[in-house]
Amino acid sequence: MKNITELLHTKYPLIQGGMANIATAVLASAVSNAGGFGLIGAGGYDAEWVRAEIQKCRTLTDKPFGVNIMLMSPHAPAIAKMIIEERISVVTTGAGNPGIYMEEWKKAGIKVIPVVPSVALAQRVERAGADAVIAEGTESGGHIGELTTMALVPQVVDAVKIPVIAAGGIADYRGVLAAFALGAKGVQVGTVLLATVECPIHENYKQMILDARDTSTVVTGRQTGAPVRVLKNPMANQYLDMAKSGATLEELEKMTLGSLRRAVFDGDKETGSFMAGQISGLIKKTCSIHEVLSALFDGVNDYRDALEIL
Ligand code: TUI
Repeated sequence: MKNITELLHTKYPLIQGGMANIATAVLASAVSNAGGFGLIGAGGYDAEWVRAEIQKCRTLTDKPFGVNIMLMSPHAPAIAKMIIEERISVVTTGAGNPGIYMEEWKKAGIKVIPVVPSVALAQRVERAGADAVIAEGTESGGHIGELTTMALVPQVVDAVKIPVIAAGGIADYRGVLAAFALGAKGVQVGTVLLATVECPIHENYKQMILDARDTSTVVTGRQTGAPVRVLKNPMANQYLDMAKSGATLEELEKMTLGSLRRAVFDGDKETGSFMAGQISGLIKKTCSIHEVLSALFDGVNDYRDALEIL
């Protein structure tokens, strides 16, 4: 089995999360330049926006990078075609089953790495030709599944032959080692990249990550079928209160409309949705992306020796 650094042509077995509105050419190129695999997150943008970011990213790095497609987006079919025209080498997918695109992508020689929240979907995408899967636990920020990283990763590892990349709750070398102990061959990280110098989000968002503690996230959207983990703030509290008192789907959706953009671009602490994982509480200072990747991998060898006393 190929290891992840060979699959991605990177220094580290690390892939960046697809973070809608955050994972631009600036972030993706910074991650790739630091030895990870950067991604442009298509989020809710249209194909031409994503194409322009791909072209911009090519001016910012000579290292490989990919595209993440959020499958709930109405633009997903057009983006799926566009990445073939742009000769993108790796695509990750989230928030759905990429099955209908797999044949076309495989024919174009694109490596496909879907994010999966369950064993069943991991097996389905493996049968459809996926090159690896990202098993993402409910600790993650943004749109999440039910299972924890601890429970999901080893079950997916045992159920498929392709390499498994672990995601959810990983922000230092202990998380990386835990992921490898569970049988993963690589990690995907998102939250730990938010409070970095290079991350193109409002300073208030970075400060909220630095101020967060273990219990600072909540899950909104369970009622609407799209659970989303965000930092607690007036917006999240009001959403949960409304959901508890029986608000309709329309009322809830109206409230969240544009809320991620208000967080990322305006730093609106009152009405923004600050998507972040449960590991936010571990992040105490702003670093460069290079420092984050070093902190994730350079401590691994020392700690591996310490673990042998067990
Ligand atoms: O997709 C993510 N994280 C995201 S997407 C996003 S944008 C958004 N905003 C508001 C509501 C919804 C989306 C923000 N964060 N992570 C990967 C992920 N995929 N998590 C869960 C899933 C998933 C869930 C169900 C993948 C497949 C799936 O399958 C359903 C099916 O059709 O079998």
